[in-house]
This record gives sequence, C-alpha cells and structure tokens, in this order.
Amino acid sequence: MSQEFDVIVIGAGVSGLYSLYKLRELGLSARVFEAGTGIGGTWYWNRYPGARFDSESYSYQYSFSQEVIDEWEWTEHFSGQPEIERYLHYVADKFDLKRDIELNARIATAVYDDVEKTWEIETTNGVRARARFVIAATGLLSAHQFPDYPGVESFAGRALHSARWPKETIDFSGKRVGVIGSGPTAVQIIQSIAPEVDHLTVFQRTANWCTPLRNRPITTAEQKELKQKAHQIFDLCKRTWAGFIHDPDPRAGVDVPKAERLKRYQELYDRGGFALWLGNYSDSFTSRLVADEVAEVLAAKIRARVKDPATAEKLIPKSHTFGTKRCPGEKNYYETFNRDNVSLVDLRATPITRITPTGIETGDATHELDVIIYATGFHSVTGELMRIDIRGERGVSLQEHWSDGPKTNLGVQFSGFPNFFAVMGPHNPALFCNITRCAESNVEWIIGCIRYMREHGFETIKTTTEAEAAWTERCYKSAKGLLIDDMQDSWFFGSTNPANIRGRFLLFAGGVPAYREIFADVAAKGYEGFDLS
Ligand code: NA7
Repeated sequence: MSQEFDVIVIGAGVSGLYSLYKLRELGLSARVFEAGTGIGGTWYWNRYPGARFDSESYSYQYSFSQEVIDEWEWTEHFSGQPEIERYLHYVADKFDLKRDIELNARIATAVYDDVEKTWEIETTNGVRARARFVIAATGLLSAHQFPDYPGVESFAGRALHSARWPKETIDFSGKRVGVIGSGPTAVQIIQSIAPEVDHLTVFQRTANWCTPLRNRPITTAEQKELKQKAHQIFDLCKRTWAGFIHDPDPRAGVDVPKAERLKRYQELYDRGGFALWLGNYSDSFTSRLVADEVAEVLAAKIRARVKDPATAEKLIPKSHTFGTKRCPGEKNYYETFNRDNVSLVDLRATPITRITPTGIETGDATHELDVIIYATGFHSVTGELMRIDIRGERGVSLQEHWSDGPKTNLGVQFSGFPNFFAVMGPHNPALFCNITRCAESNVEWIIGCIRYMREHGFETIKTTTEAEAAWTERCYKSAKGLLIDDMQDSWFFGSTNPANIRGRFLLFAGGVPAYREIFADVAAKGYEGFDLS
C-alpha cells in the first residue's frame, strides 16, 4: 500500500527542510524521505574531525525567518559541524518539521505513472508512497566515492570515509593513520588530527591552493552587529557573482599597478575565508596573469611556512593555477608538515599500487597503518540522482536520459520527467554559490511554480526538450573563457564520476545574479520553456 501525498521530498538537508517548510506554507501535504538516521544532509554525514563551514556562518544561515535569525547565535565566524547540525535540528524543531520526515528511508526507485500522472517511490526498506510532485533535495556532494585500488576491502585495520563518519568519537592516540586525499575535507582532517595521532601519512595526488580560513569566535559586539546586518548580508550575497559576501574590486587586476595588486592579495589573504578567491579583481577568473600572480604569492607563503624545501615543493600545486578549484580553508595546515609525526607521500611520483591488510603499498614503499581515512570526495552533482532508479515518461530512466552528460532546464527539470524538480541538480550556480543562498532561491522558484500551477489549474509541468538543450548548452558555454575550463580535473567537471559524464561542465558559471534574473524572467513569462497541461 502506498501512502499518498501532494509532494515527496528526497533528502532532509538544508534544501529539503526548507522545501518542507514552504510546502506546508502552501497548504500541501508533503513527506520527506531521508536516508540518514538523522536530519542535516551534508552536516549529518560529514561529521569528521575538523568539519566546518567554508562560508561565514551568518552568510550560510537561513534567511526566511526573522525569529531564527534573532534567536540563533553562531559562536564562530566559520562554525563547526556539531554546531551546524544543532542549528538544523533547532530549525526543524522550531517549525515542527520532523513529523513529516521519514528517517532511515533511502529512496531506491522513483517511477512516473503515465496514466495517473503521479510519481511512486519505494525505499530500500520497502516503504512506498505516491505524489503528484517530487522535489529532489539530494545535494551536490552526497554520493561519496571510494577509490578502486586493488585490496580496498582487504584492509584489516579501521577504514573510514569522511562522508560516512561514525557518530562515536574516534580515539586516534597511538595510531598510525593514513589520509588519502588533499581536498578541502582532507585539509580539515589532517590539520585537526595530526597532534593526536602516533603517525600521520598523507597520500596526496594533487596539491591544492589552500588559503587561511581565519576562523575566530564571534564576540558579543559582533553578534549584535551581525544580527542587525543580517539582511544586508543576504542582499550582498544575492548581488555578488559568486553568492558570497566577498565583493571583488570592480576593476580588472591587469589595469592596476603591480604593487597595488600585491598589496590587495595580502589584504585578502589576511581577511580569510574565500576573500582571496572570490573577492579579488573582476578579472581574477579570466586573467591568467592575476591568477598566476596569486599562485606565486601563495607558493612563497608555502615555502616560508614549510621547513623542508622538498616537502614544500610537493605542497605547491603544479597542475593548476590559483582559483580553478575551490580552495581549502586552512589553519596551520602547512605547519602540520613540520611535525615529526607527519609525512607526505606524493602519489604522482609513487602511486598507490594496492591496499593490503596492514596498510598502503606505493611504488617504492609499504606504509603500515592502523587506520585509513578516505577523504576522496564524491561522484559530484549528478551522483546521488544517478544512484536512484528514476524513471520518467514511458519508463525512460534518468541514466539513459543523461547517458551523454546531464541535460536540464535551469538545473531544476529534465525533459521526460514531468513534475520532478531538483533543487541543487546539475547546471545551477553552486560552483561558487553559498549553498543556502542558492537553495533558498531555487526552492522558492519551485514552490512558486507549484503555486502557479494550482492557481491556474495545471496538473503537470515538464521542460521542453528545446529549452533543455538550450540551457545545457548555455551551461557548457558559461565555463568557456574562464580559467576553470583549463582545469577539468575537478568535481565541477565530474572528474570523479562514472566515465560517461567525464569532462562535461556540470554547473552554471554565469553568476548568481544572472541565474536569479533568468529564473524570475522564466516565471514572469508563464514558465516559458516548460509545457504546462
Ligand atoms: P574533493 O575536493 O573532490 O577532493 C577529493 C580529494 O581526494 C582530492 O584531493 C583528490 O585528488 C583525492 N582523491 C580522489 N580519488 C583519489 C584516489 N583514487 N587516489 C588518491 N586521491 C584521490 O572532495 P572534498 O571532500 O575534499 O571536498 C568537497 C567539497 O566540500 C569542497 O569543494 C568544498 O566545497 C567542501 P585529485 O585532486 O582528484 O587528484
């Protein structure tokens, strides 16, 4: 027996919780199905040591409730995972959202009924439900990935993935620990656990340009000011190209004297967060001169901070210039490599050949380990949707529809999948966008669309194939001319996804303000590019 709802929401993370709140406001019945045993999405799964925001806490928080803004006090400029998870519980409890959330309910299939024009889902534990609409609030980085080294299963010690971290505290004292990966997650783990472990071996394939996070407690005076300015902060995020509080200098860096540029880089380096990445000059994503210059500045910092010159050289990225990947926010990351109990293995020079029962074998050595931490990232953007067997009109699967890379209209709909919406699917601006800012506006657009349909007596909406093709092309083009296009080995391009979508730009790089305008325009024109019936 299927339970019946107006809307089924997949996922109880930041987007799913807000979707439920907005659906209730519209007077619709909704059920959220969440794979985890708790709410929080990203902030439920990624509970590894050192996990914290890379967005300022007050720019990431929800904007929809003044009471929430007034009541909740962030303790740090970049709060840690436990506090973020508590915040999401506080919001869910405040609005009594949990009664409509089914936990431990991973959706295995979502099938469209062409006759009834409804969706039926089934969870892996056999729960079934039907609804006219589905909102997939599945996140961009949800489907974690393990490397396929031979012997991964054979390791007899403890193997952990950063995105499936257990709830219990893990005691690393006296342990020989290996971390595979050097992305933002690995950086947070490495700098946190190094003082605790007996020995830490970092297995790095690609070095990253890390910038100082400069996290600090929020003082009482700042607290007051941040609350007063909350809406100014949200407005600023709406205006900036990247959806963050960092507003670049409107001048092109190439038009500014070099001495002035260097001074600005230092100021941004001192400011912390994504300031150097997103608050630089207006041409910092297109000018190789500016990007390379920042890279040189950072390389000099690494050389100054890391005592062993050979280690410093390994930590300086050689494969990509500054800004072409998200930069990990660090605190004493580079100094970590000055510790006697930390060593760095360059996987480009000595690749991992296999995982053994007692450790990791590289070309030239065997590293005996008690714990292996995989901080190896995700099947980005499309991964979680592709993991569900989603079948639209005439039983066509999403896997088939996307066999040549994802195709979407505005990132929210896929042709042949009527009434199925994705909040943070491919082709949205999340490449840079602060997730809550973009999630809120996408959810509002989807809910606005459902409201419009109800008011005008429409039962189904589906994107036209022409509009889908045009938006998909526009997304590919949006990366052209940007330096990120030269560095396709990143999750923006799905480099860790199954081979069929490798090399396809998965997002929209035209900027948050442009995306919001396009969204508003499409709605104002009665959902141009979508068939309503
Ligand atoms: P990322 O940024 O995708 O980083 C994954 C890391 O894992 C990266 O250093 C990868 O090296 C490395 N990796 C992946 N597969 C392997 C194998 N097989 N062998 C060795 N190393 C490997 O994920 P994160 O979780 O760090 O961060 C995701 C986002 O979370 C981030 O953008 C922030 O928004 C927060 P590679 O670079 O591919 O050589």
